[in-house]
Parts: sequence; structure tokens; C-alpha cells
Amino acid sequence: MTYEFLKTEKQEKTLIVTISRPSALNALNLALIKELDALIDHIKEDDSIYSVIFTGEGKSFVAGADIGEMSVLNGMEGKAWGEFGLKVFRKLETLPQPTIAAVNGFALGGGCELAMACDIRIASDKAKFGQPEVGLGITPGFGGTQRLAKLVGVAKAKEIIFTATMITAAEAVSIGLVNKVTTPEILLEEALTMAAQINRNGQIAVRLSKRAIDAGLETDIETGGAIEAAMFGLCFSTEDQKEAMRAFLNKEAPTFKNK
Ligand code: DAK
Repeated sequence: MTYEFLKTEKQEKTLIVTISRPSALNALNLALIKELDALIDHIKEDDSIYSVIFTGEGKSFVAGADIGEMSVLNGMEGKAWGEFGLKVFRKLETLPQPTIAAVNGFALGGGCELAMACDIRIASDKAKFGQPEVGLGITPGFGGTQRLAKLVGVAKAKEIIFTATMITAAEAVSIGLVNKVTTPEILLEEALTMAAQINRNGQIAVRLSKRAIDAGLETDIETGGAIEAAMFGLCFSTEDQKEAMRAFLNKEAPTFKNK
């Protein structure tokens, strides 16, 4: 598949997706969001992809939704545009494969929301995060009011959204918005190392763990526990569980077939 605004490269079992619209700091216009939608559909169906890394070309990860494009929307168009974007971000969040945002620079508005729709965030020490929407007279619209509060707590999310100020990668890691911070030079390498650590495990178990964690966040502890028990039980119907436990008992490395 070829895209105008996305570059893809497969390294072993990891797909690296580079968002590439550097003239606008990789701002998300409708065409780019449509490409993301199509790519996510493709990734979901491709079992040879175990994990996905999203990063940005140039000095920005994604500097938000495209302000020029948004500025001329009327109410109904704004609603349709927002609903489509929300759907794509939700699709990304619910991809079966683990996703890592390798945040190389500005992650603002829709860019911060894109990073938050990924499972894990690794940031360059040059990265800046923020939700500047209220400064543009709008609310965050791609899940920012929901995911930010879950990640960093209500008070900090309100501070970031109400003040519309940017925070550094160091602050982002201190409040739990990102998992770790690296130098720009080794950002992708760090993301690939983490992806490789994920890839070497049983992928059915990885994917079921993701489902259990995410479903558990939406429910009470009893229901969450029941979901976990169901996922745990499902693992015992796989060849991978039998192979991995047999290998452990024989002091061997397992060979996962993802069956
Ligand atoms: N949209 C369009 N163009 C952008 C852009 C953006 N978000 N961000 C940067 N650019 C363009 C600039 O206009 C400039 O273009 P030229 O003038 O060269 O043609 C080029 O990228 C380089 O930017 P700067 O010259 O400004 O670069 P600097 O290094 O000086 O500054 C900056 C970098 C990131 C601090 C600055 O560009 C900036 O403040 N950008 C805007 C950041 C921002 O406010 N982002 C949030 C957008 S709002 C919704 C769904 C989603 C959303 C809302 C609602 N619904 C469901 C209703 C999401 C909203 C947003 O994301």
C-alpha cells in the first residue's frame, strides 16, 4: 500500500509508521486521518505484524489537527470530522497488536491524543506535550478529555487542558504520561528494543493481556477480574501455553506459533 502522508517500514515483526507531513509539522488533515484509518485496518488483519511504532518526521510528532482545515468547518461538518477522527483513534487504541508512540517532537492537541491512543509512549528529551485546544476556542476532541485524565489523574489533566501550556518530556514522564525519555538519537532504537521484548513472547497472551487491561479500565474490579479470568482461561486452549510451560520445565527456550 502507498500513502501520501505515512511511511511504513517493517523491521522484523515490528511495523514502523512515520507520519510525514513536515511542512505542517505533521498536523492531521482529513486526508492523513483517512490514510491512518486504512493503515490501521491493514495492520489489524496482518498477523505477521506483532507490534507497531508510530513516530513523526522532522521536529514534530504531530502538532495537532490541521487548524487551517478546521477553521472553515461549520457545525455539522465539525461534528462529522470529529466523529470520524474519534472513530479512527478508537480503532487505533483497540488494535490487537501493542502500539508504541515514539514521540520525537511536538505532540500537541490531536498529536498528544494520538500518542495517548497508543499503549506505550517513549519520548525524546526534545518532545513537548500539550492540549492547546482551549486557546483556539475548542475542547480537545480526539479523546483528550478522557484519556489524559486516566493517564495522569484528573487534577493534572485539568491543569494541562485549562492552561493550554506545553510540558516537557521530563515532566511528562514524572506525571505518567510517558513511559520513558531518551535522547533523540536513540529514540527509535529504544522503541524497537521494547517492541522486540514484546515480540519474543506469546502473541496470543500479549493480545489477550491488552484486552483485559483495557476492558478492565472501563469497568469495576469484579467484572475486570472476570474478564481477566476469561482471558487466562483462553490461554489454556492454546498450543503456545503448552509449549512455553513444557519448554520451561525442560530448561529450553519456547518456540511460539501463536496458535
Ligand atoms: N495545523 C496546521 N498547520 C500547522 C499546525 C497545525 N496544527 N501546526 C503547525 N503548523 C504549520 C505552521 O502554520 C507553519 O506553516 P507555514 O507558516 O510554514 O506554512 C509550519 O507548520 C511550521 O510551524 P511554525 O512556524 O509555527 O513552527 P514553530 O517551531 O515556530 O512552532 C508550534 C511550533 C508547534 C509551537 C506551532 O506551530 C504551533 O503552536 N502549532 C499549533 C499547535 C496547536 O495548537 N495544535 C493543536 C491544534 S487543535 C475535535 C477533534 C480533534 C481536535 C479538536 C476537536 N472534535 C472532535 C471536535 C483537535 C484539535 C487540535 O489538535
